[in-house]
Amino acid sequence: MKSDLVLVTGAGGFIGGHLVADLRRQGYRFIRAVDIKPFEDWCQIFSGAENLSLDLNLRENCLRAARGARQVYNLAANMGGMGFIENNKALCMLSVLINTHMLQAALECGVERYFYSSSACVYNAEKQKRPDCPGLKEEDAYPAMAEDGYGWEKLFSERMCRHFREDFGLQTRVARFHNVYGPFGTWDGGREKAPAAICRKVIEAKASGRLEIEIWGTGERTRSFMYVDDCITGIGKIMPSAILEPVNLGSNELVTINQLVSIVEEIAGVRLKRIYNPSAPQGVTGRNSDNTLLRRHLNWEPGIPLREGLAKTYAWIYDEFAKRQRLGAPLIALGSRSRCDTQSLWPAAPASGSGP
Ligand code: GKE
Repeated sequence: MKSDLVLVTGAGGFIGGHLVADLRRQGYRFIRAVDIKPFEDWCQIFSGAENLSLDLNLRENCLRAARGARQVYNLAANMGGMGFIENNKALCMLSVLINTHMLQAALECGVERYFYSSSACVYNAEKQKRPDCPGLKEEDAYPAMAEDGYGWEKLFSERMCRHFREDFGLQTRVARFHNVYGPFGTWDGGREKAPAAICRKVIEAKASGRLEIEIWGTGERTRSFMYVDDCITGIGKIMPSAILEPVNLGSNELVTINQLVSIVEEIAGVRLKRIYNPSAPQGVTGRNSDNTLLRRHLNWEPGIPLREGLAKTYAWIYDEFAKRQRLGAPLIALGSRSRCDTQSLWPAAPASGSGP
């Protein structure tokens, strides 16, 4: 058993929930799990952790969260897929309050190691203008021309981590996540990313008998998608590593959005008429992860095939969808809130913590 107190912020979110689960599996006895959301909206919640509902935009709450912690995993941010970040740039930039106050609190509380979850959205737009985008190397973030709003905040906060390390000696580690997907990820409500959105749309088409699907853009943009288990493995390897500069954490299995749709159709056993929406949010033309640095340091890189991860994700969203239908929710437009419905894992009551 490991007796260090570990803080996970954003623990009520998709990746944060998986991270808490993993730390528990590793034998950590003292885990403080913090999120701004009320407990009933957490993607996963574990009765063995100290669960707190706190707004980490506020400095005093960051101090409360960091007190006594030896390690901090800062995953808290206001975020989502293209549909969210393109229309909420100010909200995305306000996450700088969380990252600033958490770094200060970590320093004041004597935290030994601090992980910051950055994003592939920090990369220069000029390097992402082709669908056959060669993988983005870490140096491609400069000269800076990040994704407007969300990406600039991530880039700024990355640099703050660096300077807290250089100037104040706080051991920071930074990973740039590339489009993470998997069970417990947001799949409706406006913040969902392409893998979950396409799974949901295919499920809706099958359930309604209207065998068509709306795809944002032309379907020719490319991305690599990382299954959440690879993300958690990578975080676990990067945190104790000697990788001082931001490092990619992403798959390098590049697909077009059309290919993504085809894989989901195959999993679902259906073919749909494709309707392209050129006025929907689309983001950069092509984005892939170059994992040279990760491989060099860790002799490892994310390797879970997209087909395999999507099959698990599809099955999970299918069950969530079916659950909602049983509860009488409308078939399409399943509600406006962005949250994961995880009643099956919901314990009787949160272990502790006070909500704002
Ligand atoms: N969300 C969504 N929903 N995207 C769709 C859909 C749909 O129904 N149909 C097609 N797409 C297309 C988008 O237009 C975009 O070109 C591509 O799929 C990927 O969209 P995404 O998954 O929402 O997000 P991005 O990869 O463009 O950007 C995300 O990058 C991550 C880092 O790699 C960001 O939104 C962040 O979630 C994250 O930092």
